[in-house]
Amino acid sequence: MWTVAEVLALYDLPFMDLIWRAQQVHRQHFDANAIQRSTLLSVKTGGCSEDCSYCSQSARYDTDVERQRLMPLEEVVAAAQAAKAKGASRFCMGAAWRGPKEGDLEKVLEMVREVKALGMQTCVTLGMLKDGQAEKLKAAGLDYYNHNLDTDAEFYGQVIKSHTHADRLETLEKVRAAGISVCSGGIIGMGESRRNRAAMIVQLANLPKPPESVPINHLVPIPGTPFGDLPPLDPFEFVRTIAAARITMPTSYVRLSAGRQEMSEELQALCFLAGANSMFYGEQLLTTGNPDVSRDDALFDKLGLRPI
Ligand code: SAM
Ligand code: DTB
Ligand code: SF4
Repeated sequence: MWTVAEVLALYDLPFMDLIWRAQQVHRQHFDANAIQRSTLLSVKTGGCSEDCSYCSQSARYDTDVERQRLMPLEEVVAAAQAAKAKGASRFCMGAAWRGPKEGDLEKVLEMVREVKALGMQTCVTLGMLKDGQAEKLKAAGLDYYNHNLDTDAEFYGQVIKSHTHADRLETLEKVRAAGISVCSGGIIGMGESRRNRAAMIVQLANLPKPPESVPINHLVPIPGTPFGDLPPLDPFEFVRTIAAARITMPTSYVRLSAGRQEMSEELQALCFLAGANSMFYGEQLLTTGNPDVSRDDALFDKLGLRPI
């Protein structure tokens, strides 16, 4: 069990010492030159009832996002096929819901079955689950469920009021109990303190079993949302957060997630050095951009990285 004081002590290390520790832990459990790649697809976009202050898809804020109903199955399968051809090992389907209604879930189950049949790992992120829904997803062949803690329990109320941190934990428990691998992480750069960042890492690491996959997102400021013009975070603080996640969750995949498009190649390399070994691959995240596949491939070549 990690304490906030212990994780704060990691953050307080001289940068070089922190990176060295993260590399040592990383190399005990992983090939340091191999990166897992997931491709995202927003299968239902915008019009969400929730009030997450960072999100382009909340119905409560006036953003540029166009609402789209649940995508037809064939379009989803075609996107998954294209992602596989480009070299992604996992396909993640996201829906802007508080949680899935039964009829919608049935359609998502169909998507999971078909994507799984392509030989890809499957992941969905659909919001909060009700009893029985996780079991249905498991039976359809779902490998991972993404549901982020997003931030420290204490800071949560300053970001989201329409549901609670405890609600998020409850869904994570349901996913675990159904035997689905957990993907859970958070967002950095929402005005939280270093202590909040350390506490979020502790809340993830101290789960009964740590998430298999830990996405660390850098806030992408979205005009029209309450967090649309927050000042940028010191990039080293983001790298320190990656290192803290690596050291506290040694066997988890730590994903360098949203915000990569705004990062230099050098900063991305520092994130990999700090123990990130997963990323989103493909020109689009959910509603915002991600680096071009050709640029990512070139970066892999330059750094001698291999996809997993
Ligand atoms: N509605 C579902 C939910 O909230 O779990 C699934 C989709 S939601 C968009 C998935 C995750 O994307 C959020 O938990 C958040 O961590 C991340 N995210 C959304 N907007 C973001 C932004 N502007 N910058 C960084 N991360 C963001
Ligand atoms: C996660 O942690 N990050 C992804 C995925 N899980 C679903 C989403 C990032 C979204 C970034 C903002 C957007 O594109 O709308
Ligand atoms: Fe809805 Fe998820 Fe966006 Fe929150 S993060 S507003 S729940 S889509």
